[in-house]
Amino acid sequence: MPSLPDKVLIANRGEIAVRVMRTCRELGIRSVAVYSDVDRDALHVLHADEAYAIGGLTAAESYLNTEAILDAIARSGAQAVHPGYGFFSENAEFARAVAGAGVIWIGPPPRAIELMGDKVTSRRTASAAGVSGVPGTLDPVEHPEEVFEFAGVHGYPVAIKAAFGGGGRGMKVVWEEKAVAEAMESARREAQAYFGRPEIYLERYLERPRHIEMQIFCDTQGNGVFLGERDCSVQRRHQKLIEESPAAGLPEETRQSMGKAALEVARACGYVNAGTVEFLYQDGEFYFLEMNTRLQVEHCVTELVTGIDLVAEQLRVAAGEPLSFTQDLIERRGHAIECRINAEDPARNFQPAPGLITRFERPDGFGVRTDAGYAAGLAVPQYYDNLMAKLVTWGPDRESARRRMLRALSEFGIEGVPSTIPAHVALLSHPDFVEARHSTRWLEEEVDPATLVPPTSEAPAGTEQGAEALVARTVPVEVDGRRFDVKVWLPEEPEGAPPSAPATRRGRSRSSAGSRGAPAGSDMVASPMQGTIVKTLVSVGDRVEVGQAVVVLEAMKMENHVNAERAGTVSEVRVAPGDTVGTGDVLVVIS
Ligand code: MV4
Repeated sequence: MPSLPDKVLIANRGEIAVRVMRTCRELGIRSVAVYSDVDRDALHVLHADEAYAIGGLTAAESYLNTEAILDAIARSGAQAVHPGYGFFSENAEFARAVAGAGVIWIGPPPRAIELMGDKVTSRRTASAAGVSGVPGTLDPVEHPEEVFEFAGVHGYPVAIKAAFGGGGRGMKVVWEEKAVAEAMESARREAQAYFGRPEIYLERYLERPRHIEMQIFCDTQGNGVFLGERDCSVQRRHQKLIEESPAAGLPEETRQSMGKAALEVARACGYVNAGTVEFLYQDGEFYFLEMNTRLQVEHCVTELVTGIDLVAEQLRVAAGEPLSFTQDLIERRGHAIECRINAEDPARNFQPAPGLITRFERPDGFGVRTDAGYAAGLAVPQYYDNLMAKLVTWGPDRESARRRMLRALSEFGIEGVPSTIPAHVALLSHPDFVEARHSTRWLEEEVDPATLVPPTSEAPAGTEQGAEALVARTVPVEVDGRRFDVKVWLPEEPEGAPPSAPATRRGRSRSSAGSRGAPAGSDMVASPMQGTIVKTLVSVGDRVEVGQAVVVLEAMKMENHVNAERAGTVSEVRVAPGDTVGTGDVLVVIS
């Protein structure tokens, strides 16, 4: 029997690195962390048995620096590498480099990563295995006539997708013949810009699909099992927000055929280890979408309903052991829901909001699991994703898991950065979610964004014109021997937080006053968040209008436009492309 490695390097950060390290410790395996310059005190470093600096700030300089990570593997003597998700997890070249160094890659064979890495070869592979995607073309299309012909057979609407894409970028939907030519051009341009290849292909457009994905696991001996599905339909701009298992209302018969179909796809690409096959599900039918060749963020809901530690199984299978269970030993019990707790502001269009976490109180109790990558006193850096924690609840049925989630969300206390918690409370309380009437378009098209905003984030009307910004604080008072929590609005004072530079504090007051819509509009355009300047859009002497974008700022992989709050003439531009700015820093002055 092959033996488990006794030292594993985790080429990742945040909650997933911590999660992998926990299982390593349970199995008596030493864990090795790598960390960037901003992650010296990060939680994953504290959880590891050893940690190696890889330098750098951005992902490219650090967790995507092949040489630095290979060097840490060599120095630590780790016998295996777990990539987590993101970063190198679906990089066949890195997987080959690891194997080439005589180290175990805890993931699928590089060839399987490649086959499932683009739409063209993955759809072909699935189709050859008898698993169909949404009816469409297997070859790229070039001329509008090909779309007309396709629509003649399948009807409108037609989806035009990037052949080498994935993750939802660059899809165009056409509803009529006269929109075809322009949509094709636009899809081609976006495909080129996002994926470096302009090829596009066609599918019938499904109007109300649910995103349902199947967890599979294969070992090196040819055994394969499916562990049940996850419904990930609650998404925003292709970012999942809530996941659950089982998918509400999915007939058992469909689950079984979906599981078998997923295993056919896995077999066809020579898959080994944990993987996920994504489907669109509509009107009782499911269609292959893509395969994720990694452990996913939402794997925990599957762990809670099956009782199986997927990371432990990954380690065993990577060491060459057979799967520790067979299909008929997998029992799914009850229901699990996961909410992604991101450092984002639901009140500002879910804008990323990195910064210092001043309070981080985790929920607890029966059926509650918190996988966090942060704690109080740690900062969410601007350079990586904004997932602070995953909150997962289990219950004997969907309604119990949902109510338990609302209870756990009410216990979660995060201060210093805004979070998605208030949005989750609203979504889980929404009648459409309660009744499981949601689809992939529900959150963006049917939920009123105003309901997702924290109820206490605004200072009372009329107070924002003062010199100082006010913040809400809850103070306990006793009236006649009964305890009440009273909310009061007090001048902002960084309580318990390390003193920040006066310039930053001034700036922050301005920017928060601005975000609340100071009537006259500020003459200072301040940065709403930490980030890097991509572009300045105005120069000294330019005339600007209210709401005009003056600077493009990148934070956590997203570009944001920073707008002028008043009209006037630009008198100063204080930043240049490449500059790093903090929340509240003045970018442009208008007079
Ligand atoms: C579709 C579709 C409807 N019909 N394809 C978006 C992400 C990408 N991986 C596939 N996507 C979709 N493809 C056809 N033929 C609707 C979506 C879609 C979607 C899919 C899964 C999860 C969320 C989504 C949100 C919007 C659109």
